[in-house]
Amino acid sequence: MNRSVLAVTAMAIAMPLLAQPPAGQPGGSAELQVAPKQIDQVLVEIDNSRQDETVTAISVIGASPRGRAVNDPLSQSYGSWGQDYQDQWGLYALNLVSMHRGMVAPEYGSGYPLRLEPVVVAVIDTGVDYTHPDLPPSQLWRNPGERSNGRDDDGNGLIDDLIGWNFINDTNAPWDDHGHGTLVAGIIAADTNNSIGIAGVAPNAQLMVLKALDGSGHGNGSDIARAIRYAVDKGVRIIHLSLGGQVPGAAEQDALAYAQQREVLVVTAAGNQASGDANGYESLDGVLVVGSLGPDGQRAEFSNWGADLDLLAPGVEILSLRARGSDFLRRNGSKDYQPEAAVVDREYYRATGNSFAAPYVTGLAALLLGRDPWMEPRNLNHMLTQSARDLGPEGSDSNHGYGAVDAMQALASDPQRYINAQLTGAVLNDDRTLSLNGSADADLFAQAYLQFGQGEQPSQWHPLGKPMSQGMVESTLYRFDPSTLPGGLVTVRLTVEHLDGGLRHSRLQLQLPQSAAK
Ligand SMILES: [Ca+2]
Ligand SMILES: [Ca+2]
Ligand SMILES: [Ca+2]
Ligand SMILES: [Ca+2]
Repeated sequence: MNRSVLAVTAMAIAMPLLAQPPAGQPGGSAELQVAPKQIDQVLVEIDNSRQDETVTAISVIGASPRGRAVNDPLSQSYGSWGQDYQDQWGLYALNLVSMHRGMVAPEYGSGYPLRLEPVVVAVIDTGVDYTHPDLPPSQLWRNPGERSNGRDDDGNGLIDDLIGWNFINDTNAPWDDHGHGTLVAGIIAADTNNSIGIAGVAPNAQLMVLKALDGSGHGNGSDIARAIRYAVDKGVRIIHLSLGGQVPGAAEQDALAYAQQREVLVVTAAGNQASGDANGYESLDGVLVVGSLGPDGQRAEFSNWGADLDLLAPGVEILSLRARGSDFLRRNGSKDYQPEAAVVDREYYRATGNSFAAPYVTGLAALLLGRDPWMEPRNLNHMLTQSARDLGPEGSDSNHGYGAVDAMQALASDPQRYINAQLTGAVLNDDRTLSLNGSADADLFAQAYLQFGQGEQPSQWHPLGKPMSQGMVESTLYRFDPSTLPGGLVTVRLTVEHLDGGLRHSRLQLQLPQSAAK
């Protein structure tokens, strides 16, 4: 199988699905002339850094005394490329910088300063520049079963897989000859409070680097499936996939099912095609799908939408680490491309796309797991989605999912509690009845009910059917004769009530025939 997979890069709306290098330019990695440091040398540094790590605990706030800002200069600066917002605006939009500063909201509770266990995160992408000064060995995973000796010590079939694997060249050096993977990695785990560059979301994340996309940003399904299985077998808790493309094949679907069996959270990016017809990883069950917010707090137009979309996170003009010598925006063929225009301070780079939104969610998941390492993926999922800030139509909706991810709220949320209200669609049956499908559920379910009103923003709501006394998941919530409703545009609203009095809505718009109702 050899289908192409596109790294979901910085393309805006009009980009072709498979970005090709502009004509006359090499498709390989000619822009990356500098030989990477030997992996063994990186390994020695990792081992040294592990020795002075207190093994279990890193403190988000402990490294920066309360009330003082983190000292990464690009987390504090504005306008480095002429924009009128912070260079690392995403950290602010995520409600994270105030946490790093130690300005802790009371609802955080008494668990502060956070003491975080290391959490291993597999990044399956174009590789990582593991020599970047703002991604030191402390931020990389070290295979505990493998030594640098030319032998396969841990018996997994790969020799000296010390920090991950390069599935493109079958070597132990997952060097990033594109740039996409390093940008993703930096958002999650760039070194924080080290006086240089940017701050990452999760100082406790240790990245397992799995290169499954080549220097042009393409890969194939079997390599990606191998990378997923590698990560699961090594016991990662989170797999990050900022990849797009066609419908994943059987090998990838099996590998993802394996990840879910083994309680691994899989975070993926929605596509960048401004489409409701999702067909990449986002279309699979059980993955957390992230779209983009802009600095204006609104959903970015290029973001795919649909019932699969779970969350929005910052994805426009995201500043992160630049793989050495890379300038990968050259590859997407944009007319507006100017050489190195996206480079900031030589070693940093900015780009736009859902690829760079999803890492915020992965980083936040690593923070949550670092605080509570035994948490199951479903509880993590609840904390991330249920605490999101609602955007657009009330409740979860197909353009915004549960809304904008919020670190402060997620950290304060109850992992057990959830209210799931989702109207996913309406189906006309053979007998001319209409089925409303979706989920109405809660951990402590009180009741749920449907209502309808005329127009896009009804001023009056009327009951539709009887209240539901039991939760329902991905099923038909109600079946009725649509000719009993007024014709034209009708909005249906689902309300799910929790026993604690909380509630959540979901809406669905129906265009009904102007029939001879009655
Ligand atoms: Ca091995
Ligand atoms: Ca070895
Ligand atoms: Ca830094
Ligand atoms: Ca909403």
